[in-house]
Amino acid sequence: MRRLMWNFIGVLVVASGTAVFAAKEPAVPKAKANATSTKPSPVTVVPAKSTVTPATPARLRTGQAVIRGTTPKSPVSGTATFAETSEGMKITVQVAKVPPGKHGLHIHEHDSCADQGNAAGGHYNPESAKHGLLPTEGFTGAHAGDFGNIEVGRDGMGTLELTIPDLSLADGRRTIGGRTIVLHEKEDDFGQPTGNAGGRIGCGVIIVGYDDDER
Ligand SMILES: [Cu+2]
Repeated sequence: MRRLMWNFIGVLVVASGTAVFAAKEPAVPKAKANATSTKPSPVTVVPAKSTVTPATPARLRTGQAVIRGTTPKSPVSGTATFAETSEGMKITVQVAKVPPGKHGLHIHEHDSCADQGNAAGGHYNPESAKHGLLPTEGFTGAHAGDFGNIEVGRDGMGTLELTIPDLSLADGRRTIGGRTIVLHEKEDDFGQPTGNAGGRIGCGVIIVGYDDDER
């Protein structure tokens, strides 16, 4: 009889225990449900805010030319970089292993450096202007690629930096992408028709890309 009683109590304890667990379990999902139900309201606000920001920025182009000597044995090398900015086309030219002194530097109209640079054709001159110095004389007094001279030191190195407004790499009235940058043998004296700068000792084709392509 006592055993029966203990067994009965035992059953009650077990039963109440499971009853307690059974009673607790639903409380957990409720708490979760409450937690998730409080989150969605701020979350739904975020997409509403983010729809304000997608102002698609203008894709600014960049260009690059690798300058090489125009004859097989020439040691001349260099780079020219071009970047469309809000202030205009930012141009940076660096050359090496070039005889010291001033050397004419222009954009020529064609897309090839073959035939000792002669395949580059004449100066890029979309407005049939006279030859001059573009940074000071502008498009009415100079060709669109009349960058003047690059000064080379005793170490054979030279750098030229320019910013030219209203010059483009791929659209508009004055596009220099796919054309050539030509380094001349002699100084550009700004005489007509092309500055008496002599032969073409360095040349590179301007390849166009985009700022956002950089990885
Ligand atoms: Cu030239």
